Amino acid sequence: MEFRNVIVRTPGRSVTEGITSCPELGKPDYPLALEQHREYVRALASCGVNVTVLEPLEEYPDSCFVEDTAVITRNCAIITNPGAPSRKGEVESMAQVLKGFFPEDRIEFIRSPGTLEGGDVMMVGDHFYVGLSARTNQEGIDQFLSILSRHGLRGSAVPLREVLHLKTGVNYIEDNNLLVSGEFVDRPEFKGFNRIVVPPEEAYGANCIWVNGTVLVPKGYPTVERAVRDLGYRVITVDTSEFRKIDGGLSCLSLRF
Ligand code: CIR
Repeated sequence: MEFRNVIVRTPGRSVTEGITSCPELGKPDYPLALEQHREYVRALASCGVNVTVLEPLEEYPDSCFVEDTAVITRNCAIITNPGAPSRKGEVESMAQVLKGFFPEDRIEFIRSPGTLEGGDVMMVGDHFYVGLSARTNQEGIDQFLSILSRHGLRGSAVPLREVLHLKTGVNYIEDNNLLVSGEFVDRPEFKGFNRIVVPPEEAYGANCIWVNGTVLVPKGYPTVERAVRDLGYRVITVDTSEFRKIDGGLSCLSLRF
């Protein structure tokens, strides 16, 4: 597999008002968030992909987390319907952008009452695991699976209880390697993978991304970094401290396809 394109969106000043489950971490520092975002883009660009950098959408504080607005497969792009009310409007702009990459008959939509956020979708080859979460409901999953099957792909639901999105806690880094943390460590769905167990104190570090043989690992998670290096990957660490304050990680910040 190879990714050719990455789409990101520069955070706006309103990123300080992003939704958070951990207000005790404080609000993101805007200049630092911008610097970390630039570093993230540099890291991605070094992996041989074309990076499209979209302009900030000030009216949507969480709009830098583009991953939640679409799921891109090798056969189609699926525009989501975020479960968070303040994020629903983010999809319009992404639908426009994706018209530049996909013909109209390969752009699909999740529609209300179905909700789905891309952070709940983990691609493993032609199979897509979908978290049933506070943001993604059963109706959204049913629509998603039926879209996949129309495009020759398949998927399955993974109920979750503790984390925001599926990929908050489990991430596939290709070659059958799966980073797992918390509630996903012993899940039967993932028994067939080479599971790399992320210790609870580094749980945030489970959200790594594979891009063409390189794995981006958040900065400050040494156990995860070592485990990924030991698997033989090229590793780039990227500091995402400001995005973590509003529950965002490495995967949320881009669409990779
Ligand atoms: C939210 O709560 O929607 C944002 N503050 C964080 C979104 C993180 N996205 C992701 O994990 N895919």
